[in-house]
Amino acid sequence: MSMEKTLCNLKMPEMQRLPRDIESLAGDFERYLTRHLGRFFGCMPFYLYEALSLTIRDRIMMDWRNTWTDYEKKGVRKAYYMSMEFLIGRSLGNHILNLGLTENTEAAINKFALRLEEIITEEQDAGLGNGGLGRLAACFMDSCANLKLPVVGYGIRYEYGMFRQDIENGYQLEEPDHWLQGGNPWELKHPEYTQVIKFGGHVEINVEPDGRKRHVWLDTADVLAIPYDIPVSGYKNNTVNTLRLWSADATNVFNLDDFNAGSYSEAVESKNDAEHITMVLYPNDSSENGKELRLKQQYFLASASLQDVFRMWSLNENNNFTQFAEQNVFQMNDTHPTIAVAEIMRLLIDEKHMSWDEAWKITTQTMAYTNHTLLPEALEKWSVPLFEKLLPRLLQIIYEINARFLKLVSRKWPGDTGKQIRMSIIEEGDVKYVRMAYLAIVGSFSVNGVAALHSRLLADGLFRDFYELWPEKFNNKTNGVTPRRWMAYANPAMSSLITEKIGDEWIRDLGEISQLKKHVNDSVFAERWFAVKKENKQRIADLVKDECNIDFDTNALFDVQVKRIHEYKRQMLNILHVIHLYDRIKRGDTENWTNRCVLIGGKAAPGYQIAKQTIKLINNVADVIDNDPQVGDRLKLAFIPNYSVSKMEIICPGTDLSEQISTAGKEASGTGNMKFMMNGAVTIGTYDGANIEILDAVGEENFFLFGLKADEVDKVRADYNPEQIVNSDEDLKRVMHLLSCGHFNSFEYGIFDRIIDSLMNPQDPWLTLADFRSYVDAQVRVSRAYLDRAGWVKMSIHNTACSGYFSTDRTMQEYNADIWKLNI
Ligand code: 26Q
Repeated sequence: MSMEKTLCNLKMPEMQRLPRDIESLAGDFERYLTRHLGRFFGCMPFYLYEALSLTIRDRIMMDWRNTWTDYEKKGVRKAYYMSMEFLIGRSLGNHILNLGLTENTEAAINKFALRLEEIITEEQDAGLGNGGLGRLAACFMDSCANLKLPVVGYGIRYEYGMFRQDIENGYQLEEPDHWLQGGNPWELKHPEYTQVIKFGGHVEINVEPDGRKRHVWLDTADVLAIPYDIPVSGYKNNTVNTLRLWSADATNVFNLDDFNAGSYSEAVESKNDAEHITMVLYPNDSSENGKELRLKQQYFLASASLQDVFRMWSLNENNNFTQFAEQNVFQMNDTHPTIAVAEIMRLLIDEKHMSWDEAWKITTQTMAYTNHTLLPEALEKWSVPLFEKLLPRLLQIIYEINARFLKLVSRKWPGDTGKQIRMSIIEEGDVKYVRMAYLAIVGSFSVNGVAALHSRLLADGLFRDFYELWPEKFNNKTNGVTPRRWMAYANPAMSSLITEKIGDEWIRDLGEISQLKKHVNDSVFAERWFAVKKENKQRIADLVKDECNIDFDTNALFDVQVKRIHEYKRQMLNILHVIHLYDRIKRGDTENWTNRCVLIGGKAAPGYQIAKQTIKLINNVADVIDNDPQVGDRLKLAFIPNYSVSKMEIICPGTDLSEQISTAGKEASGTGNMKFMMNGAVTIGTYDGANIEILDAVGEENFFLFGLKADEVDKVRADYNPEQIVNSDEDLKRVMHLLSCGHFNSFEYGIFDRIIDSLMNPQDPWLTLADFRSYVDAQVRVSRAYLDRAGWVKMSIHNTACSGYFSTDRTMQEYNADIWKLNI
């Protein structure tokens, strides 16, 4: 576009940093509201949010531009984090914190008799992700900005994010999340960097005058990719990195022939088709196999991002790619963007005219892959016929990659055809499939899991053959979470208390939090810690009252499980325990009782029936318990609708007990576990994912461990007999009876039969009943521990004090030291 040229030729004047005092903030806020937006102070509060966002955004702009031009000037090596999901949540409050403007902004807003909190909560969450993997990407971006790492995020600007979950008669209803409806002050559209993405068509081979063959991909249906940039501010360090999200658009506004022939709707059809690509996030957090539109989304992201990096490279390096691998590295967030391996080959060979070997060298020096799952059924595969139809040139390249790879395998293990079949990127059968994880491993120089156990299980199990071939590629990078959002921003009361004791360096470097260990026995400090926790519990209680009309008493133990609803995460185990507590109350077994408020939240994939029935069960059990006067304050249960980033900001500061109870060997890492720990919750958990590392950090006396270990799970599975377990455990027998006699579903005959059947099935992969006794016993220890207030507060402080390792700052430093090697 010519626009780009014009701008480049202009000499930009030095930008001045805008004043940040109360008067200037208030003045700009008022000016934006009245003169820019044309509103006044009695308007809809959304406009107040918009005006304040623009006020704050102005104060980011200069650093945003300088951050990028500094990287360019220094010619630094850069990393690109490619992810189908960035679950960033709200932005305004986070930027205010990062800029150090909390007090001044509050004061500026107060001048108009408004409260900052009211304005901040007007912002819609950017729900551009399902759960852990998407939120991890957002925390990574935050930490890279904090560490001044030159990292760009590449993702998709979904028109509709994660669905909103409503609860009706106990059932989940999905409502579309049209988050961009009111406009988004945090994005800047850059049409000048538009890319063209090809689909369909066919491939022809041209012979050049020099005799070389050239593949040309013809008669394609093209779609435009338009980038929108979102600023990612570092904590008080004048660094602002970029998250670049692609939006799809039609190449031509509409077909003029159709239009002139009077068929208006046909004329706009192609436009609609193109725009559908980035219309909606797939609300499935384990792979939704075979959906054509999902494959289009994945290629759209990979191709647009790679072309964008190539564009920037060519601008400076004049189309010379010999140094490309020294200066660039791509981190692929799971297999979702791994078509990038084939796409970078296509760009280098077909468009930059490189030889296969040169191109492959660049590819395998720039691509890195992170795995996030141990469930074999969640490994992505795409049917070859679909690939052929949508991306014919990419399929050719994948076949060539595979042919060369299988030659390597046969040289390493001569005659072992079984191995070749097992390791092939193409799964043979009536219908052939492309195995995306294998493509990722073959094309990458680094393959990592997200917690120590997970990475070990990948090498020993799922990817064993590949580990034997290339042990040097495999490594672990234990996840983390950002302490800025999850402590400093979400828990200001606790943050002030910590800062008073140890200074505020922990916000930048969470390693410093270990200094709190000195204060665990300080009883005055402990009392204040307890008081802060209680305030935070009141915030949960208010939320629960508001959304569920259930009364949580802040003197009770707040027992929380919030995460996607999944069989392997075992919300059912939690419910069985709640029913058991109810049963104890009903039979009068309440001596030395600890009052409990149990909170469960999370979304079920719309097509995941048993997960949706679990939500219904939780709500039905809650109904019985919360309306039984004999139960009273001893036990409360609530299901919080529409669990999201902004809900977690309220929930994690007030939680006492963090439920991390997956079947061992199934949860890759977990990250909610870390958010809770940082905020002084104690964990009840299995020996799984990052729980193990949390347990190591806090010690066994500060963690409620229970259940089978990963290696025991496999052994127990061989002769698992749920019926016998039920019959030999009186408590469990009573719980199962209450479930199956319809106590929680009178007038709703049979609705929980599937759940009961799956618990009682000897083939139950999640072995829920196998861990029941051990879980209940651990809960008894929890209840007892909570009665000793001083002891509990000590554990709480100790958990926070040991959470330094779980900052994404540490995670990013490890990615950088071992994989990216950005020389800063
Ligand atoms: C794939 C294909 C088609 C449609 C959807 C998908 C899809 C989308 C999202 C598959 C998986 C996901 C998300 C997975 C996820 O969130 N995994 C979690 O990642 C966290 C961060 O590493 C870990 O802490 C969790 O243990 C892991 O479950």
